[in-house]
Amino acid sequence: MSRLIAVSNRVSPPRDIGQGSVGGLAMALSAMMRETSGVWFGWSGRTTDTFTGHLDIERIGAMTVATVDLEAQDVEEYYNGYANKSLWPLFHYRIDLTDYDKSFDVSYRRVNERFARTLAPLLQSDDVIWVHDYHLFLLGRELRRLGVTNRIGFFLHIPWPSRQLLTTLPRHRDLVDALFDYDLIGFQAQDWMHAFKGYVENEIGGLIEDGVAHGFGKSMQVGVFPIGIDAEAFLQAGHSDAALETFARMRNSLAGRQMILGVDRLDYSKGLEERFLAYERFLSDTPEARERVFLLQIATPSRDEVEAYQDMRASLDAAAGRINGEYATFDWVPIRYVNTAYRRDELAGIYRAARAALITPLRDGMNLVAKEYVAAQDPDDPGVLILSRFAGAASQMREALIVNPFSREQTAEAIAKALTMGLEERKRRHAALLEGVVRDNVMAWSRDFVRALSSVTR
Ligand code: GDG
Repeated sequence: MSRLIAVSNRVSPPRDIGQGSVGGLAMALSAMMRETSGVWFGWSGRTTDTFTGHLDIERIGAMTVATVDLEAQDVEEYYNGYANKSLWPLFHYRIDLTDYDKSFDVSYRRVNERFARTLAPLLQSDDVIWVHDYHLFLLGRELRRLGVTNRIGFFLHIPWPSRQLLTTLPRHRDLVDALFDYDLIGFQAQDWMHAFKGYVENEIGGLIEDGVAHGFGKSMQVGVFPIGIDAEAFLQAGHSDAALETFARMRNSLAGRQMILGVDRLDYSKGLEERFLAYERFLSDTPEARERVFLLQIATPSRDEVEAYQDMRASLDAAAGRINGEYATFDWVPIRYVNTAYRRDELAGIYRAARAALITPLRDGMNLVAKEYVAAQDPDDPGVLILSRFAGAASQMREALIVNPFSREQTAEAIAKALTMGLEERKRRHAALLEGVVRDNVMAWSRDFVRALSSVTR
């Protein structure tokens, strides 16, 4: 069997997982890599004065972790800059927040090229290479330039923007041209693949047909591979001592009230302010629910160096403060807003204690929290998942209450419906959701992608 080489910007060895918030990509890849004897290559998270290309190699179980340090300037311009100030907002349909800067672009190209130069000597002829996410769009092309002829696949964890938005990016054509040097591109959901098709067919006069994209005189396979969670591990975490203790503590603190839960990286794509406002609308429309319900929002800070994140944090603090000021009583606070990260097993206990989960991103490649919430529920008394239609997960999780997060009314109505839903309906919806979460787990996702990539003929 061929060796699998996974490449992502950051590498999070499994021992680091479970301690705090790490983000969806790291969760998924570490689960996947635990099961393979492959190599996981990426940035160490450390900086160096001058790039040396020196590889730090560590064996963890069957897998090998290979990391490289980057220059501080690259971290600023490639990672904070091009990846997180240009591409992330653009690919989440927020061109109002994009920052396009020539120096970001130059550094992005340099880092992709440096990754390729460092990785190439590690490769054996029948290795299958799987590149992850928007930090590394150009890696395939750079590897080809170095003469690498292996199969190389790319998976995009985030949405693909519509053509009208993508064309605001300087040198967008070159970016997409580079993608055509991969053998296979995977998207999280049909919607994102459609958006890609719109670009290929209307912007560059290419064609996507029967799972094959033609453009720039090249061809590659394209497909939809919705990512899942390590459901088994999550179900187990739910029975751990820490989960049971946290669950009991949470239950005690409910004091007979119903808990609505949100868990997110603190990111503007997650729609947190809109969520608070929808919840406020619910409180204002449903006076009888006041003091009988509260919203626990766990939002772990991320990308603190980026101004848009600082701004968002300030406006969220203000919204939570205002709503609490308006509705709180001396022994009830409507929003418990927490910026601490919890351990994974603790999180499982918190999920289980929540009567409803409010997962309302404005745009999200998939959203793993929705799946974790379902996996953590007590099947005999499950909570209700309220899910944004703009999360990739919505196309799979049809038995959730699907809402438009831009509509406060609709979200407020869904909250009311979730909190009054009878046991039979909750169990029916949950059983159907759980079946999908367990079946379409992270291992199935990675197996399907690697199988599709391995069967590409070069
Ligand atoms: C990107 C895409 C796609 C959160 N707080 C804590 C904590 N978390 C964990 C969750 C979950 C992960 O972080 C977040 O994953 P999401 O999928 O919800 O979101 P992104 O980080 O934006 O992930 C997304 C994903 O990639 C995978 O392809 O689904 O659409 O945006 O696992 O549990 N974990 C712990 N403590 C916390 O406080 N331990």
